[in-house]
Amino acid sequence: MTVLKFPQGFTWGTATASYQIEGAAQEDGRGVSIWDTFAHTPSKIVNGDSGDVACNHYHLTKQDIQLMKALNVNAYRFSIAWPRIFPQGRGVLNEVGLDFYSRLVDDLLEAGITPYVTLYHWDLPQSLQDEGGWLRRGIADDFVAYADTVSQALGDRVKHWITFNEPWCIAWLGYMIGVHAPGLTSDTPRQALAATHHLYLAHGMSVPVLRRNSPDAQVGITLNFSPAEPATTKPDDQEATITYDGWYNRWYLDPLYRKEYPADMLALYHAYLPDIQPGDMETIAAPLDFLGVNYYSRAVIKATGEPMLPFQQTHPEGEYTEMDWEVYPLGLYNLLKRLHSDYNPPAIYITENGAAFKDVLTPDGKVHDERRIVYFEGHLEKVQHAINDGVPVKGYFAWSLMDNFEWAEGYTKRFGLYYVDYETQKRYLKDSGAYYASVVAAN
Ligand code: JJW
Repeated sequence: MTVLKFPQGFTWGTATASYQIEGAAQEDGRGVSIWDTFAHTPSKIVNGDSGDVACNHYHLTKQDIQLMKALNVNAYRFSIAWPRIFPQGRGVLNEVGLDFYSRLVDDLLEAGITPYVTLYHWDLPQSLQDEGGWLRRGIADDFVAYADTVSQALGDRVKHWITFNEPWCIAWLGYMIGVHAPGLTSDTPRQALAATHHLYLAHGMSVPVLRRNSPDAQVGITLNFSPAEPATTKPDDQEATITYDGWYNRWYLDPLYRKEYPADMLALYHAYLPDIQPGDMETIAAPLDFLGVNYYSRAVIKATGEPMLPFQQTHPEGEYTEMDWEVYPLGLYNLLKRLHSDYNPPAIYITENGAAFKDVLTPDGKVHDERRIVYFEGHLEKVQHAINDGVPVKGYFAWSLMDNFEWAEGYTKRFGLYYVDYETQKRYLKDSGAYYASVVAAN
């Protein structure tokens, strides 16, 4: 095993999200979210699973912080469930919900763990969905009011804010492909583009509010990336790769860092564009302190010949995780270099990286997940390489602290550093968790 050396002050963490771990879905005044509705719709989730109980983290918080301590990490990325704060999306505040997160923050700080708070990790209050969700431009005001309330309450202690997690997933999986909540499908990209624009407005409008309520805070956003490579050197495969990159990566980067949607994609989508009003792009491009990067795999692309959907992902020879995602650490290095050269964010955090494998809990309570160790080691080496090349990567969050509700895959995909026995709610440190703890300890 190589010894990995990172800069002084590097942030080491693990990441989770509210709906994936908390459970207690009907407790302490929490409102209904779109993921409650979606998960309770037959056939949407593998095995009919839901986040009703999940890892019961809502009741096991203190013990879960001890799990973090055992990993030696100094940071924890978690998300706040909007419907715990405003059960109806806006209006009446649920103090008990806010108190849960306030206590969590206090307990983390007492344990020497810095909280990194994601405001929106997919659990929109159902009542706002009933008004159109992210298709309604006015939802930006509701998000700002929510962000204002949370940052007024926690902003004295929380100094790292992530407005949104994975806008691409929210818009395309939720509003066109339909495999995530709210599960809407469409033959055109119109709805996904409108959802993107409105959530980007919400993002940009909330940045100054977070700065006002949380002095000296670092504010950023987390995007999911799918760095693309052509399957062959044929010009049509190369062109299809550029379009795929425009769809998945540049459509989300260019507004933040260039105040515009990419011109080639605007041309492709011209019949389906959202209502972009004067000043919108300035609002969206509010300067950020960091970019959060979620990386799991690359995409190898070939042309289809279809004008609106000119690309198709291929399945090259290689090693794959249980998600059927190729293990490709070099993609992370390439991505980091590209973000640095093309967009130059002042700081980058890897806010998610990890892998699902078939884990087996042995009778003596161990999980020998050698492949996950190799995955983490390979990717951490690439992060180190990028740092040595001058990319300002300031921290790394392993996805995830523990096995949890993996959205449409339910509980069948395990990403944790801890194995969760969902029958007993017992957690078991995997070999990869011990490995990660040793990397952190050496740094
Ligand atoms: C794409 C499925 C059609 C999560 C996708 C499905 C249909 C083109 C992991 N990241 O649990 C991407 N995750 O909550 C956030 N990242 O398409 C955190 N990306 O494709 C993790 C799922 C994902 C996906 C899942």
